Amino acid sequence: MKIEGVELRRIAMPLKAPFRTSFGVETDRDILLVRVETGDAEGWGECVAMSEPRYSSEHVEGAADVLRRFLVPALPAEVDANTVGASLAPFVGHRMAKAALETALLDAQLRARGESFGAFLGAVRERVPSGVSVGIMDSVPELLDVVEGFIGEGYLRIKLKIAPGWDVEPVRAVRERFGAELQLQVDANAAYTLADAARLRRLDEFGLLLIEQPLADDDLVQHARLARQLTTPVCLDESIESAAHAAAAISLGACSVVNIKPGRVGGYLEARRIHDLCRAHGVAVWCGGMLETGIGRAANVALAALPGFSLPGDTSASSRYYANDITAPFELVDGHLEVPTGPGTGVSPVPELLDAVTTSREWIALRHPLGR
Ligand code: SMG
Ligand code: MG
Repeated sequence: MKIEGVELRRIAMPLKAPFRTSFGVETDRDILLVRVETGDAEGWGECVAMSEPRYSSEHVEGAADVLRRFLVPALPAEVDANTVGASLAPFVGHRMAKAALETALLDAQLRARGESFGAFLGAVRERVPSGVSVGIMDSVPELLDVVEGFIGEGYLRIKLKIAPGWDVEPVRAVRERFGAELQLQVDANAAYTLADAARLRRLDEFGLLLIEQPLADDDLVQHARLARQLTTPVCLDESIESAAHAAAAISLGACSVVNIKPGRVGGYLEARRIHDLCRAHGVAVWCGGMLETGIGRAANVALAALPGFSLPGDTSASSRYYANDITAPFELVDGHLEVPTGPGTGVSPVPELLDAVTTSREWIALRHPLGR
């Protein structure tokens, strides 16, 4: 596949409500979209880097810079999305930027041959169960109202963001109000240390599906120690940036569940490798979310349809975050999202909706002198 050029497009997407985690509050998403143009098709990728490097070291401006200066210029004259990772590998890190480019290339390639992401990745389901991630609130009554609303919409699993000072009480309140059958889990975004083990053990009585990323992202050894002290299964998010990290975490006993986010791990191919590895080791996986628009959501939903995804993902409906998405919205039906079946991701931005939220566009033409 020959690439004519790559467009970096920034969009500003207001969130319906602020989303608070242990590391900050999101009110708007400043999102970088990558569009590749080939002779036959175009392809889209959504970069999941946030505006500030708080969830991870990447941020949207840095991702745009590394794409423009290093990753796009490193593309060979003839690109195959399945092997482009090797051309990007000399540049250390920047997995979210790499994922966006690889996804756009994969989308273009699949569109050109009329194959869907789901079929390509190995999806075995036509729809995937949806969970919803609930931010830190100002009060427990407010939290209960919000959770009640999501349960009313049909979400099959609730994830509560926790932080020191907002953990045992909100979890207890949600359990008491909505009962033992509610599928419930928590996400700490690395807000605790091993010294908090006794506090975290208090969550064991609530029958949670899992506790996500309780400790620092670079501390697999302490996660293994913590996991031995809890009955709640430990799930890793930030710590797992590659299949190699997943292998290390599994062999150390640092987790028994993995949240797979394609952006965090460098793309859908690495995400599938992590799925395969976890499946072989009997480790459950589920698909995470980064408040994606329909572009990123479509590919995530396809991934979540692979056989090892045994828990509901943060694959919520578009309306969870956005009043107006840039694609046809993903809607919850019986607590599930349908896996798109059209070529590539199966969704495309609606030009007028996309233009209305675009804040900048940059075209990078690919020149390959003497057919490099
Ligand atoms: O897409 O529904 C979503 C977001 C899910 O909680 C979510 N993501 O650590 O898993 C996580 C967070 C990262 C982003 S928080 C701003
Ligand atoms: Mg998380």
